[in-house]
This record gives sequence, structure tokens and C-alpha cells, in this order.
Amino acid sequence: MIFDREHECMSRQDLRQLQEERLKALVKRVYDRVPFYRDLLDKSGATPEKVRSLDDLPRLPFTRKYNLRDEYPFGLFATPMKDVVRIHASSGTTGKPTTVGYTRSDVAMWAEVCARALACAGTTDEDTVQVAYGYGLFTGGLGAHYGAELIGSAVIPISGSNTQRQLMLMQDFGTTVLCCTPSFALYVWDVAQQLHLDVTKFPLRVGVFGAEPWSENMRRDIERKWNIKACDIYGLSEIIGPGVSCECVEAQSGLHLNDDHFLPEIVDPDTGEVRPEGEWGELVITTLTKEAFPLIRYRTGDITRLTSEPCICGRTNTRMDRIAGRTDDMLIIRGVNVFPSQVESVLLMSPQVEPHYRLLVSRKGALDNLDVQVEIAPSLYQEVSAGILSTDDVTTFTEHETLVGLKHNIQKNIKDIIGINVGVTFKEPGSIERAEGKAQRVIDLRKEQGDS
Ligand code: DLL
Repeated sequence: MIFDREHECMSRQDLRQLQEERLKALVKRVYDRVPFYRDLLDKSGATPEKVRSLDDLPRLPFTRKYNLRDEYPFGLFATPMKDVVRIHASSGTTGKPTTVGYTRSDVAMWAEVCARALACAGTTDEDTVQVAYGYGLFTGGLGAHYGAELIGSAVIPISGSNTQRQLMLMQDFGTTVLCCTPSFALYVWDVAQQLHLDVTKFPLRVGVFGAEPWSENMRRDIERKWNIKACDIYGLSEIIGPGVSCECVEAQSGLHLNDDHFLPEIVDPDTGEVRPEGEWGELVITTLTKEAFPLIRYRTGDITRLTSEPCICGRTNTRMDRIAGRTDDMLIIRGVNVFPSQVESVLLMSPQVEPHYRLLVSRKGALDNLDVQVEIAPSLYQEVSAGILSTDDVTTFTEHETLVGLKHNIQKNIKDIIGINVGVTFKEPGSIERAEGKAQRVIDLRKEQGDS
């Protein structure tokens, strides 16, 4: 189902015209109402009368995460607090969160784009939608909730955690759509195995997973384990929350971006130069319609690429590729850029390990080390431990022949893809901490070790 055919299937020409009108109005609005932007636009020379078409977009200055921090909590709001009806926040790296505000009309627009996203993933008013994203300052729970309600689905606002209860309600209420992080979907599946539940017999048919990076291989793994279609949903609190873009269930090939509200660009993360369509780079978004907290050319830090090719589902809006990583969680190991998602896709090629892993980065002398810690499959673990127990020799877990071979293979595959040698440490099933929200994949010890 296409939720808003008028806007999701517009001709590119009409879309451009709409974007242009909205951009001009936005620049005027922030110039008049937000001292920070008036100052920035004056300094860069891109005052409202100079912005006449979309071609002027690259002349506008960027907004960065630190600008939001500097103006904490409400310095970038463009409406008086009496018009703000909701405040959300996302955790920051330096203690203070990033605050975002919504007017009544912003909340309505957010519900609308989330409804589009969920409908894009195949949700209808016949569905029962279990929202297992966290409710609270995090935007995931309430965003998905309002979107599903607008579609007319029956919403179960269970929020995150409570894994056994998630499974119980899924069965008892006949959940057909699950919204949560991909890592939580895997965790819930693990728990179902421990409880001897056959989740493939559940009525669940679609997962709308996002809020953290995941790979194509992880999608296949989740789809197979749950016997569902898994679609990728993307968003960030600064821009709106979930609902910026979502994959359609028909093609699962790129995330349809609501570009009548969120104007995307791809720039070189180092120079800020705009890159042509199809090239990878950092996603930059301008919010065209938001009232309380509008942003001009916000540097998301997320790496993707865009296409305006039409999709088989009939939507004509811009599509973005799944996020390949972030400019700032990109690891630099011995000078090589490494995204956790690259390592993940290698791990998921092997059925003998589980999609539960973490990357431990450390430094010995001048040399960076990356140790990939991954759980082995329970069946392999049983086989290996039985072998060890039945012999009298001193073979330890990791020295077992099968594991030595497996380790060698994974190391080789990682080397083929990212070009560096890494360590691989196998962990017992269930020993890596599970996430109830976003998974923490990287532990970088280099700073504590005195290096930057
Ligand atoms: O994670 C909003 C959201 C909630 C999106 C539920 C999807 C579903 P923040 O907490 O502000 O907002 O985190 C935003 O998470 O800049 C990306 O780096 C990452 N992220 C979000 N969705 C995806 C995704 C929510 N589908 C940050 N793939 C973003 C990869 C994602 N990364």
C-alpha cells in the first residue's frame, strides 16, 4: 500500500518545484527566527534573497552536531516554547543530550512520514504492530507508534526489553509486524530457541528494523530465522526520528526517502563538496517543513549513496542505500578505514558463528590491533566441548581443530575485504552482552591506552 500516493509518486519535476518553494520559505523562516542561523547565513553570504532555486543549496552553510550541543537545550528552536508540544533527546557522546522539539504540526508530519515508512514495508490497517523500540526520549517507540496508528493498525506499545513477554504477546495477540532494532530481533529469536518456541509458526510476517547499522547478510539471517520479510527503516532524532526513509517490501532495494520533507545531498566527508548521484559519501539533510526545529544542511555522519531511478513499487522519491557506516564510528586500523558492517557481513557468511559479535580495538606500541570476538553456534559449541571432554589431552577450546580452521577462514575473508590482518576470538554462545536497544559493537581501548 502506498500511504500518500500524491507525494510518494510525484513526477520529479513537480517534486523539485515543491522542494524549491519549501526551501526558500525555510531559509527565510530560520533567518527571521533563529539568531544562530541569521548569523551563519549572514557570514556565508547566503541570505534569503540569494536563495532562488535548489541550485543554490550548496551555497548554504552546514549545520553540525556540535552546533546543536553549543545551543543546548533550545537555542535552535524556531518557535516559542508555547508552540512546542513535544521534546525528544538523543544521548550525546559528551554527556549532554541533543534536544529536539516538535510543534503540533511537526508531530502530525512525523506520524505521516512514519505511516508512509511502515506502509512501504507492507503494513496495513489489518496488521497488529508490536512496537519494541524504546518509548521515551528516544524517538523510536513513539515514532513507529504514531505511524502505525495513523495507518489504522492495532498497536502494541510494549517498548524494548521484556524479551519473554515480547514472545508471549506476539503469540497471544497475533502480532504480524515487529518494529525493533535488528540486534534485538536476533536476541528475541535466541530466547525463543531457549524456550523451544517455533517462531516460524507465529503469524509474524514483516519486521521493520533500524536505528543501528546492519548488513544484507544479517537481513537474510533474520528473515530465515523468523520466516518474515525484514525491511530497513532509517532516521535520526535531529531530523525527525524514524520515518526519514524505509525500504519497500516489494524491492527491498534502497530506502525510499521522504524527500518532499527531507531534502538529501551526499557530500565528501572531508571536503564537504557535493557528490553526484550514485556516489558514496556523507548524507546531508535539510528539513523542508519542520517548524520547531528546522535544520539546514545537517551533516548526519551517515555514509550512503542516492538514486532517483524509479522503483518497481511505483514510488518516485529518492532512494538511499543502506547505511554503510558512520563517518565517526569508522575505525581507522593501521591507516585503513574499517566499518563494523564490513566485518559483520563476513561473519554472517559462516553458519558456524552467530551474529553476536564485538570489535575490540587496542594498540601495542605503534600498532593497532583489531580483535573480532564472535560467538560460535551452539551446535558447534556442543560438538567442540564434547570432543574436549572425551579426550584426555589438554586441547583448549580455541585450539580445537575445527575452530582453528574456522578462525583461519574468517581471518582470510576479512583480509580479502578490508585488507588487514585481524585477530578472531571465539566466545561461548550467549556470552556477549545482548542489546535491548542499539547494539554496542565497538570497544576502542586506544584512548585509554594513551593514544588518540
Ligand atoms: O535511531 C531513530 C530511529 C528509530 C531510526 C527507530 C529507525 C528506527 P537516533 O537515536 O538519533 O535516532 O540515532 C540516529 O542511528 O544517524 C544512524 O547513525 C543510526 N541509524 C538509524 N537508523 C539506521 C539504519 C534513531 N536503518 C543514528 N541503519 C543515525 C543504520 C541507522 N544506521
